[in-house]
Amino acid sequence: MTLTEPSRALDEIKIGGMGASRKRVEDNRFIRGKGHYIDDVVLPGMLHMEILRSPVAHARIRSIDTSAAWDVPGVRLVLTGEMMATRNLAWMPTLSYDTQAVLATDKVRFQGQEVACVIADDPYIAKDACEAIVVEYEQLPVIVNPTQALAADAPIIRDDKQGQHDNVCFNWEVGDKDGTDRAFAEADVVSRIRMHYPRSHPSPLETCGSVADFDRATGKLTVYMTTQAPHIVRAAVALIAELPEHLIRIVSPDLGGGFGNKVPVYPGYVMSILASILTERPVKWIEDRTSNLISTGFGRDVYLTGEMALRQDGKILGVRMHTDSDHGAFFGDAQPSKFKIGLLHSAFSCYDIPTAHLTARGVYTNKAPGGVAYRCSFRVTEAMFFQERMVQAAAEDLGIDQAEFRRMNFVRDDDFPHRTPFGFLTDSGQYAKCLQVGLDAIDYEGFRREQAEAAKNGRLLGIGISCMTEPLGAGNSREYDILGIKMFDSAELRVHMTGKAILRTGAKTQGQGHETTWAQIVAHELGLPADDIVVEEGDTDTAPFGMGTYASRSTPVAGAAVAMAARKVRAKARKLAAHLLEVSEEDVEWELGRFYVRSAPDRGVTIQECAMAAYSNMPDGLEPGLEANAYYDPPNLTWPFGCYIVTVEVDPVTGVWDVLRVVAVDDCGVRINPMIVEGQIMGGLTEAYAMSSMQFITFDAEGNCIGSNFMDYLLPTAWETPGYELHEVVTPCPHHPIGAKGIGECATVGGPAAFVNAVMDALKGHGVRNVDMPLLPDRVHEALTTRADVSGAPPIRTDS
Ligand code: MCN
Ligand code: CUN
Repeated sequence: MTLTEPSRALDEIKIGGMGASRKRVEDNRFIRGKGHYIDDVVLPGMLHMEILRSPVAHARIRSIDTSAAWDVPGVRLVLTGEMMATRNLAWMPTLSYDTQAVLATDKVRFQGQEVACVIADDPYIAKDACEAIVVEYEQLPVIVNPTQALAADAPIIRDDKQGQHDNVCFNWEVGDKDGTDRAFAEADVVSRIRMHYPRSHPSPLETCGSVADFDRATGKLTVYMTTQAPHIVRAAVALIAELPEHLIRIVSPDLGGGFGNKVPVYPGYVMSILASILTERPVKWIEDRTSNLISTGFGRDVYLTGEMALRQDGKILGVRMHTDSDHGAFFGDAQPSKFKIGLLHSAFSCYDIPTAHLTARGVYTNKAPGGVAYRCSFRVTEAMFFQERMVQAAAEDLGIDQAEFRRMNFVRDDDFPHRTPFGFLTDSGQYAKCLQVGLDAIDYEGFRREQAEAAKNGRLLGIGISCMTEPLGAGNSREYDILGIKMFDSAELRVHMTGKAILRTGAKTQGQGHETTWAQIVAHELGLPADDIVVEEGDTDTAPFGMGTYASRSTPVAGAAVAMAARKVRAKARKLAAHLLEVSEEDVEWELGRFYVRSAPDRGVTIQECAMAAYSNMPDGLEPGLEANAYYDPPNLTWPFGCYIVTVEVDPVTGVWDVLRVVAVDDCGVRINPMIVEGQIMGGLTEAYAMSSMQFITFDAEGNCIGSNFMDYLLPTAWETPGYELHEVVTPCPHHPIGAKGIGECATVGGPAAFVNAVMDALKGHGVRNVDMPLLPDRVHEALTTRADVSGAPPIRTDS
């Protein structure tokens, strides 16, 4: 084609391709109340399961008397740990190579632990029958934090484990200890900080549940369940319960949010499966809100201490970090790495720091297990929070402006690939540019002037910055696996004869919009209108194998597989085009939506015409049909970058703080759907604001969970949520087929430190270095009046 001729390529935005802010197709059913969630699954003859949970946090079980429960009319089955044990199902392995009780046999180890369950004709009968079960508990001393867990006379929580003589569940380290020691010996200034990242909970709108349906006649087990990773569950059921894999079907229907809560395998799933096998009836289990909050996967609960070695001129020489993490009664972290503390050592990846050393110690406590999973990419939230609080403290100690201090220590744009101080390899970024876009947007200098002016009138204004890069997209298969299953993903694209298509992947959307965005990738690669492509996920009988959706890995891994599958289809369509155009394949050119003859651009065929030919007019020797699948094993993680800047005003009398502005600059590489990306960022920022201001789950001295309902566990509503100003920078991912990086968790990971740094900036000069999250007004007020740090997880203080 000569340059003067107009292109006949389709307008990508018009067909809903990449870059189009296409409306979410799934919202058609969600907004109409036509979603199909787990509780919508109703099968003929279905029974209902209720779980009896422990009211106490630590106790030996003397006896369980279920006779009265069996007598309740309508009760079909009562299960106890003892009965599970006869089938070797009283305990199950966790994703972190520990064990977890399905139903308690010897002891209960946290409030809310599963003790027995009842299967009955309806859920109310099952609940009543649970109350008729009599359990005799012999109470034991309770441990609710690492300080108590590590005390010399602490009772051993995991006395079920051979060789376990304390409450330490792991010790782990990474980095260069000697090199870091040397850096500290050479430092002009050493800056220190100590923090608690409180326990929080994903609390998706829909709680967890399952409907298990075992058919004795066919031997087939179908389980509808709230899981973010259906294929992993199928593998777990096949390997652990030793059921034949081809007769297991896991279906994850519409999920009312996941946020990590639906990654772990919960006892309720296991019990509903066993109950269906025993009763030969479908069995439904649905959690209520309190059960969800007190017993399912939480996030964080990490005590972070660290220090930074600094040169007077502002250069960071080295970092030391130590964490004590509280894992609850069972080490159930849902994360796919061999690193005990997830990807915590992704800290400081965006800064050019020669050396660092991290030690991590995990402890058992009498709290719910299943940690890590809350919009976090495996403890990256804690890593970035620590990093950005440390950076702000260091800048202050040196008397250097916090923006300038970051800028001077950033990894430069021309310094990629870059080996981070803990050994990751980052591949791209424009960190200083992102920061500058943010500073300009918020008018940093202007705000500093305003702040100084306000201070004259006793008003406390503050500005906080948080910059972070997040390792997203596990795996590559060399470094990441879940119980030995390597991390990669796949997609399968089938183009029908009329040019309409179905795409399936091994990921599982929970609200992120995959049904919309995957079709956009296909539209980008093939020129089929996105509206002509239906996307399906979550049914292991039809979806190709995949490791599920968490760690914002879907776009980096499954999304890449979608592009690769589409490219295979395009390669085959090219052969069909050559046949239709009666030229050799080498003479065929592609532009969006059509192939044409290089020497005669007017002579072309559309992708739809190729699809029809695949079924009606294929050349001799070419396999009919137009479909392909692709497995994608990413060469590296993707490394999106975010810069979040927040301004606040703190009321010096009450400690109440108001958010004035929030500016977010995100670089997630090429954006498939800008509107969806912005939605992800806004949702992420709201969770960041929640964690910094109001949201935490804590425990009293007896181990009672405080945060078991939405009166105690606070979620921000539209009323509290501040407005957000979003900006973008695009640095394409060098190894991803469409240049995209993950975005789903970035703002939750990077956001909290921006809010906290802003409040701390407002409190500058008041003798306070740190107030632990959440920054409730009374804690801020306490800091202001005592001129001292406020730390730990109230009401049990760990800092004294
Ligand atoms: N996207 C895009 N362009 C990019 C990157 C992403 O258009 N460069 C789009 C994707 O195609 C997808 C969405 O943004 O539609 C999020 O993509 P991605 O970053 O790949 O994250 P995942 O799809 O893997 O989602 C997981 C992530 C995680 S781990 C948590 S936790 C979380 C989050 O998503 N849970 C959520 N966001 C959530 N949003 C909703 N509504 N519900 C949840 O449960
Ligand atoms: Cu860490 S919560 Mo998301 O990875 O499902």
